[in-house]
Amino acid sequence: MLATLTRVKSPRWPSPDICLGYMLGQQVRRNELSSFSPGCSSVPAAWRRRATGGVRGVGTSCVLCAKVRGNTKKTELSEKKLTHHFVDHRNVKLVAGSGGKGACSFHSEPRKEWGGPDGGNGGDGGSIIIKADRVVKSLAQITPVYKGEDGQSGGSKNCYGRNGSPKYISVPLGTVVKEQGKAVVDLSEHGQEYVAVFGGAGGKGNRFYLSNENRAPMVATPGMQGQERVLQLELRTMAHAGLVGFPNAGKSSLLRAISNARPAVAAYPFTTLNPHVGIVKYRDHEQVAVADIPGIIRGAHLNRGLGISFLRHIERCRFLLFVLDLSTPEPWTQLQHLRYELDQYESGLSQRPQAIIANKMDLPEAQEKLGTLKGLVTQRVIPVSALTGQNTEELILHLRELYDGYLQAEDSGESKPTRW
Ligand SMILES: Nc1nc2c(ncn2[C@@H]2O[C@H](COP(=O)(O)OP(=O)(O)OP(=O)(O)O)[C@@H](O)[C@H]2O)c(=O)[nH]1
Ligand SMILES: [Mg+2]
Repeated sequence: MLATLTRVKSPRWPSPDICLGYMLGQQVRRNELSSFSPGCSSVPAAWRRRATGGVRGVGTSCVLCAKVRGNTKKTELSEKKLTHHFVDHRNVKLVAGSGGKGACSFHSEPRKEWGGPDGGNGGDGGSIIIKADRVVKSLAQITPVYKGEDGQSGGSKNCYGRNGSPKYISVPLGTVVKEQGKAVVDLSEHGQEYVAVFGGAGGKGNRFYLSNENRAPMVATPGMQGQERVLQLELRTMAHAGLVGFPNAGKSSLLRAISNARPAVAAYPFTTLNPHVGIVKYRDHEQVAVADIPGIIRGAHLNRGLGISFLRHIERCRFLLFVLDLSTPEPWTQLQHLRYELDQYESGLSQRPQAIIANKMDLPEAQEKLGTLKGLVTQRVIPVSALTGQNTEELILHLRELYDGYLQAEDSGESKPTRW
């Protein structure tokens, strides 16, 4: 026990042999650096000059090396990192502020010794308000617990306690607030607010209880507890158009080709793990939001693949762009499967205004399949190549037609209003 205490209390100096080793290490490193021969071609002259200048020169070598390698381009975020940034559901516990307690005091001053009760009321606790904000893009910044500000206690001389100020939680447009699985509110308008929990009322000071019957009340009440709730915040990506397709169909490549979004693209399935929204801008400054929804496979409605969580995002798109991979043997079967999955999730979901996009038209076998596909479907088929950018103009123009149709429907009150 004593030995342990001594060990804990003793100052943490490195042992002499560690010190010596460290010093030797420094020495060896210095020697190594100074031993660079001037004729060593793999090390640039500028780097060598700095390095031989001592340890200080080594500190700047990373920057120098990066410059030598010509690695000045900013690397793109990987899907893993993008996943970290995009969060589409969160459970939060909200506890509103409690009310401050009322004061119990009596006024007294020279020549007015029995001045009567003067205890002020406590302030009300702060509420917590969930507010839709178009600047916020994901629920990543939402913390698990929020506590409202408590009201201050009342004081003597009839001083009332200050009310706790309300706390705002900013969420993206299209956030659905749920409690025990049931939707409570859908925050789809910028600035829309929902008072999730109310702060507790402040307690009463003894002045409040002054009456003709009781000239010297000794009662003061404590503040009430703030409301407490556990809520689920769920983000349904709100985009005008949704790119729906099997994994590897080229949805992310297409979104990169037509918008400013930069989702990851790779030749393996399920590259995209979260929806990405890109904005297609038109000359008249109109903007259409297009969402790249992660790949859907057969049985997605039974939670296979990435499951139903992404069918939820499709539900919120006004029109659909079915992306078919024309490098597969029978691309039209993909369309049937996609429609089936959407309808299994919500009946009539596959009947939204739509277009079929035949992707990978740059491949030689695609032309023949395009003819067969056109013969099998009644909807408009737009052949494109996301890789080469071939015919993406037709897609962008058709997107605008779909968007205008949606706006007309919204004006005539046919569809549910949705704003981006
Ligand atoms: N030849 C050719 N290849 C394409 C085209 N579009 C996409 N690809 C390739 O197809 C592969 C998959 O592309 P992605 O854009 O990642 O496909 P995705 O549909 O987003 O895939 P998931 O994210 O897994 O659902 C990549 O290797 C792309 O380079 C195209 O028009 N032509
Ligand atoms: Mg993708």
